Amino acid sequence: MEEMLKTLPQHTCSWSKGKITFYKYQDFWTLQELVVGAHLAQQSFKAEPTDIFLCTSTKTGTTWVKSLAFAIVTRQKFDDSTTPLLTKNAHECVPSLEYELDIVDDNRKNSSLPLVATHLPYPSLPKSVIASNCKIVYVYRNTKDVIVSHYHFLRKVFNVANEDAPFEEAFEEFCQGISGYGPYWDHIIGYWKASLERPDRILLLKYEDLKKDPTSNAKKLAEFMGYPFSTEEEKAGVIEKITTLCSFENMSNLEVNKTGSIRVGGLENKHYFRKAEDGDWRTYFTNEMKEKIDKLIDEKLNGTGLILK
Ligand code: PAP
Repeated sequence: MEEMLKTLPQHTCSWSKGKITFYKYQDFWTLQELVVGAHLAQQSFKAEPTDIFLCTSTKTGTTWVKSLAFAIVTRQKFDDSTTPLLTKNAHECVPSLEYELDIVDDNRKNSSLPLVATHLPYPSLPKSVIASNCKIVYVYRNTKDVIVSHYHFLRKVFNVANEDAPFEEAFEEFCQGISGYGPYWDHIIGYWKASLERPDRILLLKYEDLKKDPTSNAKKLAEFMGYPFSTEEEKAGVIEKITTLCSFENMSNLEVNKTGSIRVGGLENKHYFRKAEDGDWRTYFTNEMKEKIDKLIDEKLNGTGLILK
């Protein structure tokens, strides 16, 4: 691995005071330990047809979709007063392929939970994920809010003070494609194209749609995963109970998410909850930045048929 890492292009983020270095592995940028995790997963992970993959780039709704999918899939076992989501962060409930391969494998053996999460781009998924025809849920979000969320998350995790980390520089790097699992547009385009080829196996959900209408999107998610809500459940308000349980307001106020940390790297759970606002970018972007990113996204998505807000 060490030899392989040495051959990869590297980029130390100027705005991070030298604390964050991304490596370019295959066609995406990520942190060193995640290159190792991706490589191991690609070499050894054997997907099963019953696996359901929750795929996201970073800061696009991973924590949220993990919570929703977990609550939906386990609702016969737990209700909204007994669910592990009350005492464990969603990242503990649904393991991530490239961080926690051992836990993904243990889950397979010891529990019937079919959920596996990953940030890997579609072309970099372990071959068996495609070969096994697993279902894939992909959540994406408007680029501008992702840029802001990504900046604050990395800043907090790597302990870079706000005043020491010029947002403009982070913005420019993001536009160059250098971000966690970036280029962000390539990540979306990969899953978008795959969803056109295999619409029965790949469901795309937008973060903003989930925010606007959590109930119908949770219903769509449940149906797609093969765990549809019955008419009785709908009448009894089970969908709303799940969306309320998984809402930002509820999740971010749970003790575990205010004070706990996840098993991987001891990252504090609170970093996964910031504002969850649609349009927070307006606080950070100048007109020039807005125009630049809009133009860039138009160029990158041109001809794909995909429209990003
Ligand atoms: P990850 O990729 O590192 O796991 P991810 O969960 O995708 O992070 O993104 C975190 C964003 O989702 C944060 O957005 P913000 O920075 O704009 O605030 C976080 O606040 C938001 N988020 C976390 N949980 C929820 C939730 N339950 N509902 C809506 N948004 C959420």
